[in-house]
Amino acid sequence: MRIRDYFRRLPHIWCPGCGNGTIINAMLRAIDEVGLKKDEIVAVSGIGCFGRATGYLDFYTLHTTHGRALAFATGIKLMKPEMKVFVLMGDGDAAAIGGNHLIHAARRDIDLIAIVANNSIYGMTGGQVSPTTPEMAKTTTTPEGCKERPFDLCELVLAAGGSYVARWTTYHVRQLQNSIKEALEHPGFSFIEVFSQCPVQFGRRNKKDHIQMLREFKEKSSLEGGGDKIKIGVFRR
Ligand SMILES: Cc1ncc(C[n+]2csc(CCOP(=O)(O)OP(=O)(O)O)c2C)c(N)n1
Repeated sequence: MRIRDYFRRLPHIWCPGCGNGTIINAMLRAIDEVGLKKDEIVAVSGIGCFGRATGYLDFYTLHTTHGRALAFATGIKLMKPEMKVFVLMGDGDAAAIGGNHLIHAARRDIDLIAIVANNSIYGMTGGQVSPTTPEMAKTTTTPEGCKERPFDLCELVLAAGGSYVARWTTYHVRQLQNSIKEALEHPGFSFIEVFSQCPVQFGRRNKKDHIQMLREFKEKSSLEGGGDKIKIGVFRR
């Protein structure tokens, strides 16, 4: 299971301007600051661009099937409770095909650290609509604009019983790093949603580049939320 020759996998597949690297960077810095050793960590992922992260990490890693990372991670945690288990998912992975696993992992409050890179779209498969696509956003499957309301994933996990719940964006790298550190010390289901930019599949169709998306994360985020603001912060600890 251990990645032996992960350098062979570089360079990574992520597009220029993608937020996935920022999230992994924050995760690695948090692990380093807490002082964990590589063999104390398991990273589990499903399928998708963010799911590919496990291919580049030198921990115990498991790249599973689409939507099922939490189910595999639950099994690992039951058998190896001493390990810190990260679950790395895209928004489609976590909230569409894997939505049922998400609510039940939260309900069970199982000791996992779930990080969702929410780029509002199915990145890997060519930019289809996802359960977190904002209303009226264009995707390949909603060329006239998305007519459905997006899920608020943090509200969903709060309602289902997750005991550490936070949302940041790829602009809020320090806060994200601190949240991952807190999650590493939290004995229960930790859910960290990160709004992230996908300039190629989302940005191209919605006339935004990665700089504009990051600027929006900066200017439209607030701890209070409301209106068209992205509500960020730690919602439960
Ligand atoms: C059972 C199954 N259904 C569908 C797919 C096709 N598929 C691969 S990745 C993906 C969605 C990826 O979107 P997301 O989870 O948001 O991650 P991202 O690529 O944006 O990081 C889909 C539908 C699959 N691999 N397996």
